[in-house]
Amino acid sequence: MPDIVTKPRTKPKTKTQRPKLHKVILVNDDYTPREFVVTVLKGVFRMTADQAYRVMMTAHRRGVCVVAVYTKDVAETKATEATDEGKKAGYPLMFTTEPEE
Ligand code: TYC
Repeated sequence: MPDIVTKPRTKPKTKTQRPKLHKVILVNDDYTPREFVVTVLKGVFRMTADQAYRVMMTAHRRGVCVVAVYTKDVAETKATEATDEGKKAGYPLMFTTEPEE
């Protein structure tokens, strides 16, 4: 029986870097109807009516609310899509993104 020969590792073991996640943030304003904000949250971010209502009310009371976290591309696409829905309807509704620490 031949001995089992094990080759030494030549490549350094590198840890896989996870992509940094980005927050989508809902910004309050004085003009967009609450109902409309809830509809956009349900449609773009796949929230239930209950979740959407809570997020909308948090932004309404505190000024901003984190909606969800995604990879940079997805966060930016969804924020743009949601902001555009408001714009199309004539509202100043705004969603922004920022990297998570
Ligand atoms: N403040 C708005 C109103 O009183 C409702 C609203 C909530 C708008 C959250 C935007 O991100 C928002 N009609």
